[in-house]
Amino acid sequence: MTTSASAATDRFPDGFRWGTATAAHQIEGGNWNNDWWAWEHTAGSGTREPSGDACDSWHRWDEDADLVASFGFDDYRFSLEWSRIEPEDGEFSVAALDHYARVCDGLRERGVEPVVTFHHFTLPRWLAERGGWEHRDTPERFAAFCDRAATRLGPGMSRACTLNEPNIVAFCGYLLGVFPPGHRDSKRFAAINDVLVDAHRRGVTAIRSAAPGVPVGMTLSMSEWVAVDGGEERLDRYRHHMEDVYLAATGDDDFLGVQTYSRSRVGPSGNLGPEEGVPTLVMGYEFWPQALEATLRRAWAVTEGEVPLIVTENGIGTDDDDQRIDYVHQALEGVLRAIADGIDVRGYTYWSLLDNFEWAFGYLPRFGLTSVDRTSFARLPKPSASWLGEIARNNRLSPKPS
Ligand code: GCO
Repeated sequence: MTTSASAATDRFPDGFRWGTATAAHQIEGGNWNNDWWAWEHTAGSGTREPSGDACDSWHRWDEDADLVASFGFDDYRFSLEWSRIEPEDGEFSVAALDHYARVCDGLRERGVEPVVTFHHFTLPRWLAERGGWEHRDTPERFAAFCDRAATRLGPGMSRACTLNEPNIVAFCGYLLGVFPPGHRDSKRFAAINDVLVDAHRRGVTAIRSAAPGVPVGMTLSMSEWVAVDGGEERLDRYRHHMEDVYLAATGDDDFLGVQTYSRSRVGPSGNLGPEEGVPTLVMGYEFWPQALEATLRRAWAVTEGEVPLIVTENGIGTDDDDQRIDYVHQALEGVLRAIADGIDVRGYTYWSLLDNFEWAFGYLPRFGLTSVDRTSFARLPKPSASWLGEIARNNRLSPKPS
């Protein structure tokens, strides 16, 4: 369905938003009070290395804000660390809330709009230890956290994302077993999907009540799903659990964040992995930038165009910055084709601003537009940063550098 044919136009619609993204645990450093820190130090978890100091962005957030502004982006998507804001059950930190309010203010002072993710994979230890998402009260506790944070940040936020990739939280934490709590149980996986849908809905209600007028939605990991040799039935089953249960829960939202990296090939007996001859990346999946167009088209079709779409994550983990530019150029051509066909795509957010802690993969995959020295924490923009920044400033697709 998708080809690498050039798009009809190289211009994006007026008002199209350009941004880049990070997440607290992946960049802040020292987030010892959450389930991921404990998981990283659990024998057999499979995590390549601990997050440690990460990019020291808890202290260097202003350097990050300077980078985003210097590239010429409209938005910066970052996440709140729940364990800093509510370090103990019912005990909220004014200082931590003030920190994130300063980040929002600092971004706006630089002409950048803050897009705030309330939950990006991590839970406070006190909550994880009582069962995490399997404890009956957790969706309500998430809503209470959203209320406190949204009350403090309020109109300082330009957009609010409730849960980042709830499907990945469920799949990796309860079926694949590579995220905390490390279960491999299809029944628990299916049950957690329902819990996270409930948490999302409660989070939307809480944020709308605390910060009226701030658009709110979820960000969902999506894949271009391809059936191979009669894999249709298995594909439908996988995709239902991985995407459709969440897409069905977005009708009342103000937007849907689409987050796409590659495709998933499914045969009659399950996942097939990369196709012979297609380049693969350090993450283990194919170099497949055309997946973004496919997922935008599917999200629009399944939600029947009820909510505007925003690409809230797209990017590539690679040491080859030319390959990064090639990937993004192809992905953006697909976005232009989708828009040309009437799909309401409001923005594109590159993952990530910084090379950072890539969960179970540690610091091996480099998704950043900016490299970070892991000892001095010095930030060094890559050529792709100025290339994508030019596209953002012109709102127009630039050719790949010759
Ligand atoms: C995810 C998260 C990010 C990742 C990014 C690259 O999808 O896992 O949103 O935290 O770092 O997607 O894999």
